[in-house]
Amino acid sequence: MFPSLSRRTLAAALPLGAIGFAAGGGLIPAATAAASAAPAAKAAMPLPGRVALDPTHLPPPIRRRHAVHHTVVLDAKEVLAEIRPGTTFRFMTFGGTVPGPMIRVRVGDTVTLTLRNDTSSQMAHNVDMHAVYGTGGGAPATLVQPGQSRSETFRAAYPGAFIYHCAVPDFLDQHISSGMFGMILVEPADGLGKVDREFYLGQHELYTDGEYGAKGEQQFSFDKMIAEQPTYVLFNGADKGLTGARYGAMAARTSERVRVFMVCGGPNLTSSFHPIGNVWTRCWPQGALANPPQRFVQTWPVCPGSCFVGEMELPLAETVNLVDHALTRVVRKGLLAQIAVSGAARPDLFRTS
Ligand SMILES: [Cu+2]
Repeated sequence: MFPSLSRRTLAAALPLGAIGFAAGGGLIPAATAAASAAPAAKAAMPLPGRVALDPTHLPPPIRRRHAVHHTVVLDAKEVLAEIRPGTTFRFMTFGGTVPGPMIRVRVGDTVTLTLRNDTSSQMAHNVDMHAVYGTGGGAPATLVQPGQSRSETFRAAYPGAFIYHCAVPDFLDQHISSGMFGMILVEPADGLGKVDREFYLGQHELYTDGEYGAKGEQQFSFDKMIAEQPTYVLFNGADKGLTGARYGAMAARTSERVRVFMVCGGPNLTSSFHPIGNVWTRCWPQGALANPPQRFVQTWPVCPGSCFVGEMELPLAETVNLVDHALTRVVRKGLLAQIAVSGAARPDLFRTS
């Protein structure tokens, strides 16, 4: 199937890499896994009533310089969770979180991906990965009814940060809006540069029958989706969830360099991704890591079905607000994530007078 990676080559090259994740986020060591293996995917256990993925919970950078085989298990789960305190919604998810867990491999690696649809699900689901050559990005091969499980094997043939999302026929927009998207990161052969911290965010919009802030369980509104008028625009499925006022801000220290991975699920809105009080020192639009980075970019569009990789220097102790600069989405629809930077003052860079 993969001429450059015969079974013998795989067996020799990989005592490793084969890790999946289960519904609750537990790691499942595959038969070929070894203790030294770095996980290809890592999922967080969501707190009760919480669907937001911890943005610091992602697999570590890849240091090896040879191909391996990964076994990844994704669980399609429909979960009732809070959009905001007192307001709930039946999210559709990969792994019980929004976004779904990051899958991290190196170009040339092979992946056996299993999609399991939980027995409690009400819908069929599948997964289209933009890192995959193949019909529908693998969607027809992974279509699973509740309680079903199917697998596919692919080679990550090109580098970049790519979305994966549910692509179930006729209702893929509803399923993505309800939370079924995540990122598969295919690192270039030489890896990514060293940074001090990495964060992983997913933006999407939610169309509910109630108005913004309405209490109780909200139902999905097809009318609002057809009009492309969302009730909520969110990072990680929660109304201002990744902030000090709610689940907590991401933490960093001055003089550190951080890398932010962002996947835009949409299904319809393009994000104008901007770090307030800072700038993208280096960024890779569309997550196209094979290209040279852009420098000192203020705001970059991240369209639905795409990703963004950006790095920031943090010279100042400040709160960096990550936003979509279509700011009505911030002020009135719930979109905000914060990086709280601690450290010494730098009056040479900024001071009040
Ligand atoms: Cu689905």
